[in-house]
Amino acid sequence: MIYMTYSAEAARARSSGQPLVALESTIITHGMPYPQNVAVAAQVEADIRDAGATPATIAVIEGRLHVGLEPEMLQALGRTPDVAKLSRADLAACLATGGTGATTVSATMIAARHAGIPVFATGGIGGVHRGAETSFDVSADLQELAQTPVTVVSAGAKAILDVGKTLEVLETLGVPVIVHGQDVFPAFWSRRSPYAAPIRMDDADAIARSHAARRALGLPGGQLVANPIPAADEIPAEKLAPIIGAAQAEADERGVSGKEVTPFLLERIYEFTRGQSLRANIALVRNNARLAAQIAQALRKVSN
Ligand code: PSU
Ligand code: MN
Repeated sequence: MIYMTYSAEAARARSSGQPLVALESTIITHGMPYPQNVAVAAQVEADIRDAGATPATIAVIEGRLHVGLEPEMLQALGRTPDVAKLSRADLAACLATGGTGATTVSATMIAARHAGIPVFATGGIGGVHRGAETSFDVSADLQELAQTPVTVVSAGAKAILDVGKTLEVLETLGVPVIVHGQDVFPAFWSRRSPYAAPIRMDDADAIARSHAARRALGLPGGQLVANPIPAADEIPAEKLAPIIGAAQAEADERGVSGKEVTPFLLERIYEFTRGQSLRANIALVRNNARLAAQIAQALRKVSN
């Protein structure tokens, strides 16, 4: 029923039992401008290989669920304007109607689980938007973390969100939020948010053991790993705060809603920071890819 296609390298890794790391495609189509998006996607895949695992970028192309994209597919997806953005709500519909779309964190987790890949690297997850008390804009990513057993490596929650409310919802849903190597929850472009780390772990082995322990307990859902952006690449929170405020005000004024909100804010912040936000975004995704590759390798040891 579901037409899955593995890339040549993902298929090889599966048959030889090598660790795989899933990657999302919305970050390519809706998170970064062309042509940098394609270059970054290829670079992140190379980082995963260098760190000893095999990358599998996930997308739906003409009704088939691709687990790993051949380089020309990645190119084509990255330069096509107005590609659909798929979450849990629209993944199956896109497959059923022969459509093409990029997967968000929620849809990528579903696909990764389906393909037996327990680890996934991204930039930032979706969360509770500012003003959610009236807009009800809460990302499907949070529910997905509560029910799909994949460990997601992020750089925390984007500062465009209400980070405090995002952490509250994750706690309510029983999602472990593990900060890598520090006591403060990171805020995507900045190493620090005002919030303490719910759980701290200092190495990939501990994160892998925790993933395995949840499975052994029969708990549904995954883990959110928050890996702080490297210090050399961060943008201080004080510098970003007024920029985020201005972008949000513009979104409100124009009535931007639904799945348009996150891409709109990211694009405005890119323009306001003259590309500095993109450089930071690239650095943090690469950093997350390397940690995810270590977790994927550690997981193979704990599950054997
Ligand atoms: N982080 C980025 N760029 C992005 C996203 C996250 O740096 O484009 C995407 C992810 O795919 C995430 C999605 O799952 O935004 C969340 O969208 P929403 O807020 O509409 O749920
Ligand atoms: Mn939303």
